[in-house]
Amino acid sequence: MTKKVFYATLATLFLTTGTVCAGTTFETLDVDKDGAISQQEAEAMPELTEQFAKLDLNQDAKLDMDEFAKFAAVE
Ligand SMILES: [Ca+2]
Ligand SMILES: [Ca+2]
Repeated sequence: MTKKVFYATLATLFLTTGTVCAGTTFETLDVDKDGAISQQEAEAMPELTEQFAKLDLNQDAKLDMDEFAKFAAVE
């Protein structure tokens, strides 16, 4: 029982780390899946936070997929 929980936790940690290592995408950054990256969600990526104001063309404090695509193109 305890062992099972341990392995489940380990698997979760591995999956979480694996997602980050595989490259951050719009889908992984959009934690609440509302179709936009909020400033809080952007904090997972320091480079994105730096450019957030510049990328947020319509200044709604969120990056939609088009706005994020410009960041991805720069990288
Ligand atoms: Ca979001
Ligand atoms: Ca925006």
